[in-house]
Amino acid sequence: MQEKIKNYILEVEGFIPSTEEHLEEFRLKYLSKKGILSDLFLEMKEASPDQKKDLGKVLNELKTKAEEKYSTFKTSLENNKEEVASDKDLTLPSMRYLGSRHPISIVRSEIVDIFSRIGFTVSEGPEIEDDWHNFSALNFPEEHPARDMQDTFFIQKNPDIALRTHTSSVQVRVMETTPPPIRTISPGRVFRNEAISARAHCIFHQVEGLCIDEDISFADLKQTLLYFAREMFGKDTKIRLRPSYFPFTEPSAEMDISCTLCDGKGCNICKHTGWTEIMGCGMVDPNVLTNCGIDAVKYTGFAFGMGIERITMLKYQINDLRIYFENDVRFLRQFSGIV
Ligand code: 2NM
Repeated sequence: MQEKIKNYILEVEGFIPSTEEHLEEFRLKYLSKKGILSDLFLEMKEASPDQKKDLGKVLNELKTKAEEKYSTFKTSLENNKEEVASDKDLTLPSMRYLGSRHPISIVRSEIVDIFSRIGFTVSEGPEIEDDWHNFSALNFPEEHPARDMQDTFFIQKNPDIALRTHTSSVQVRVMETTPPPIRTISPGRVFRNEAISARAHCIFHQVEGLCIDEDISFADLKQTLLYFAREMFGKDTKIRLRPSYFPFTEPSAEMDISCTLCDGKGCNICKHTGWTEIMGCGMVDPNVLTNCGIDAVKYTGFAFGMGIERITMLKYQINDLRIYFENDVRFLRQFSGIV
């Protein structure tokens, strides 16, 4: 009998009811007049006085445990029922956690908006590209280091298929399919096989721009980019162009803006030069136009490319690129309400 009672104790201890009906079954089984406890107390009467003492102890333990179990779950199941039946509308949206747009997406929209005001359309294209659209059409020589395994993510070791390393590949597609005049920008994700640090990431975002027509000159490039800099960073922003080199443009330049943080007086952001680089640009190399089926005698064009992460860093004084990809809500919530 002692053994039997101990097994019941184990059963009671492990019991977890899922519904009120389930709990009622438990009450009938153990605690009702015809239940196990009543039976056991009757049975105990027939035991010898010696046995009675021991049996009484375990039997009382079983009784207390069963009663406690019953009353605990009785209250908790009733409370749950109240909640479900209450007049709270659980389908209403939460007021406490309004989402926010990611800063990269905010700045991308702003760039698109600025260029659309002067007639630029938006072009998109695939993130997985072939060698022609990512490199060859853009005048990259066969042995250019950017084509190296170390700089580009190839797909399944196929040297012809890779993740695009810039969105110029989209513009090759535009030039191949659209007769000039062309005025378009291509925002998008790009991929480079680089070690991740505060200043570099293997995935980042670019906006590249392209303008092709008869008589497009370097003056058009300068005025367009000055307009952009003033719209993006304020009307007093100045620009400076330094000679540079890209395979797809000739001549090529790097564009700096007067430092937005110190107004050109010198600070950490501009490394005390008063200027900070924001993009590369140049006149589209005639080879590129020819590669894409555009008459390079009749047409000229300018192009430019910028990293959205960099523009966003300057706009919001962010000093580490990695924070864009961490999705830490303490960072993201600072942008709530900005569209
Ligand atoms: C840059 C710098 C200079 C560029 C060139 C082209 C294209 F397709 F027309 F050849 N698109 N973008 C370009 C030019 C990009 O990024 C730093």
